[in-house]
Amino acid sequence: MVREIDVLPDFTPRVLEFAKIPAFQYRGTLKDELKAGTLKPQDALDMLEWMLSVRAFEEMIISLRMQAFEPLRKMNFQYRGPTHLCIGQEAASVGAEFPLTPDDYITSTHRGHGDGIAKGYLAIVRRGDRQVQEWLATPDALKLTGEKLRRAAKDEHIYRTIAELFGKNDGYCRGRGGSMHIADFTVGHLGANAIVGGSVAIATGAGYSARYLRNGKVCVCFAGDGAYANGVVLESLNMAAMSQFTNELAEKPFGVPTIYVIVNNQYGMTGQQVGEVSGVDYLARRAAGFHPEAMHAEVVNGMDVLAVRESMARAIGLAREGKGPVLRELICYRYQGHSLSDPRTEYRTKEEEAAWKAVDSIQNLRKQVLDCGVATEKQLEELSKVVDERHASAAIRAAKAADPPAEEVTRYVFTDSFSREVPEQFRKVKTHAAPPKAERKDGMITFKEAIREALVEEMLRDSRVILYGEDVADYGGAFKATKGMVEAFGRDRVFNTSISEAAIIGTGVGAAMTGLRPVVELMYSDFECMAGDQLYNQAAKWHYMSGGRNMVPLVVRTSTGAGKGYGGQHSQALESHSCHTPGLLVVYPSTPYDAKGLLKTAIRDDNPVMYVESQELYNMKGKVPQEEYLVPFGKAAVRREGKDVTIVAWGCLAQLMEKAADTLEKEHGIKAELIDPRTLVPLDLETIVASVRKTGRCVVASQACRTGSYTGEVASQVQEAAFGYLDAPVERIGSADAISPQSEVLERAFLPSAGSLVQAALRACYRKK
Ligand SMILES: Cc1ncc(C[n+]2csc(CCOP(=O)(O)OP(=O)(O)O)c2C)c(N)n1
Repeated sequence: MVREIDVLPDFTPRVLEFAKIPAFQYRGTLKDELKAGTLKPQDALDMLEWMLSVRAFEEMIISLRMQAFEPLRKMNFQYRGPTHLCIGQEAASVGAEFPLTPDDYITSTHRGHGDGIAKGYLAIVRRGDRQVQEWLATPDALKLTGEKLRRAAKDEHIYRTIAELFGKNDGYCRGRGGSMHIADFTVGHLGANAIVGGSVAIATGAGYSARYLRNGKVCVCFAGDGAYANGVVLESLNMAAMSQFTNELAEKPFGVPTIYVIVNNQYGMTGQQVGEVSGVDYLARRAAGFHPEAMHAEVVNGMDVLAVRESMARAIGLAREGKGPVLRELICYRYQGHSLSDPRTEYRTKEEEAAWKAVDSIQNLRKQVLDCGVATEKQLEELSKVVDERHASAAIRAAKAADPPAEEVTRYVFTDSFSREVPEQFRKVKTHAAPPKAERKDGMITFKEAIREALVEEMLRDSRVILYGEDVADYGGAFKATKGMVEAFGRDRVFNTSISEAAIIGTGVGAAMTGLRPVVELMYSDFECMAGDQLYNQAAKWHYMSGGRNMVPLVVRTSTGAGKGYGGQHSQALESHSCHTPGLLVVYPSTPYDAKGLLKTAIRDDNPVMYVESQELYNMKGKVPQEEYLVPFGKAAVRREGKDVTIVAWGCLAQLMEKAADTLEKEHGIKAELIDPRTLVPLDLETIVASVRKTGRCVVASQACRTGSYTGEVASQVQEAAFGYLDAPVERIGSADAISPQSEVLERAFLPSAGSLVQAALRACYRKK
């Protein structure tokens, strides 16, 4: 099939125009909104309460840091952790979220207390009693209803938030996340993020899942002005705006329902947006570069909660109708410095600060609430008192609460859960053509065909499995592993992306967090360096940082190649990076049988998996059952039994070790026992150690450069576990500590070979302790 969008030469003279971006158009007041019925008096009070709560929360942190928070003074409580406060930005958090439903998603930032507080309040106020009782989950929750229930839930919400900041077990993330990674997945809060821009790809992925599942949800993505110069952010905007989601390529055209909210508080850490570190007056202009309608962008007075709410209500409406993505720039001001260690004096004046405080969002709404007679001065004083008392008692409770048990430090790095059963609603799968099928000869197919067979089987089994990456659709991937998949499963489930490795992984994380089981492709493992944050800080860490409250069932397929003269940036074996990152499972098959069985297991596992494919093996043939089977993780294969030396190798080196073993036996009479771990994380140390106890000698081999290679870890663990049994030090084989060169002669010298494995085995066998 040829994709039917022709690209023909057309050089007609023209001038490109950009969509206009309205700025500061809102002229409404609370009086107008009440009169028009667009807001009810209670809405105004809710907004005010949430904003007051955000500010009081942040002021509490200032006092805590100064040891001046009265309720905890006597306890001599020390607050540790970040102090990235959002005072001055309350209208952005509250106004932007007010039009959401409790099940919609948000992603937030290192300065995200306000976003999280608002999302919790929103859920408590808008959900029915039953859901709030379930969320509250306290012993007397079922006895409470209505306003009493809501009060208790608000108290609990602030308690869980403070407890998280204090690192307590009762915190939203069981003390694993803290201020900069706080999340509550039960209300669609997909996490604050300490990496500037880090959550923007996740928000895009949440939009992908909402689009694919058509569940009516949207995602509001908060990020600062500083973030809008970050690569992954710009990649994400592009990946949200790809035409294929809305044009004739789409099965059911629907734009990605993510609303990008730039919280422009004028400064990055201290770098000034306008006039210093960007070349534009408003960052909303960025949207014009990605979308013909500039993502319906608007610039809004972020100090006016009514203006923010009104603009966001339209943005959210557009997103729900499939007209996303949408962008809003909220112009506001951060009253404090970047953190409490920043005195602000070097980069801004007192006059500037005073000018912004003069348009303070809380004072503004408070005054309108009074002027409209929504509440009296006394009632508002009472409201402030309720909020302050809520924070004080939550803080006292949190300070006294239990810490997470120290012995549980590694709990939640991985989840044990696994997709054993596909939920009913995902079992029905539509195909557009017969899925690609490998021709078997004597039961044999190639490694590449085995990968494709696993993908086909899993995509037929579970409609949550989707597949995307660079050139994976019509072309079938750089190595043709996915050829025929788009024809069979359609472009909703199999699609090309832009060349945006960070956003490919990051959207995968977001989609995985929100109900899909994406398989994404990184064409060459060298390119994982482009996606380092999304792999190592996002995919790997979210299960742990959420205290085990969410999972990231993402598979990253990546290929590793060498020996073809591709040079230094297309020939690296980088599995050691992933093995060094707690939270990632690392799978490295070496036979067609394992390629299929391990990939199927990877897709069903609820952890993020790096699935590494050796390019050298793609055309290797082997017996692969046509029927369903899984190869479990953490179970090494003993490829050959022997008594003299144990050789452990993975990927294409596991094939080389067979050759080496033949030579060792034929030419030296040495019988090597060959172990292919199949998965590096988890590592089946037991099988390796049992073999070493028998042979007393061990060689560990990978194609990775020797220094810092995971071979060192395996060798070290073998030495720790079997020191008394070893007759010689464990030998390690890898590529030279050099850069993969173009020259054939040099590349041969660079890469490990069957010969180098033989040499290592001989050294191990003839060396004395
Ligand atoms: C990728 C990355 N680079 C640098 C930092 C250090 N840092 C933390 S916050 C910050 C400024 C972020 O500016 P902006 O996105 O505008 O958010 P704001 O702090 O103004 O809310 C910087 C540079 C980081 N956390 N992550």
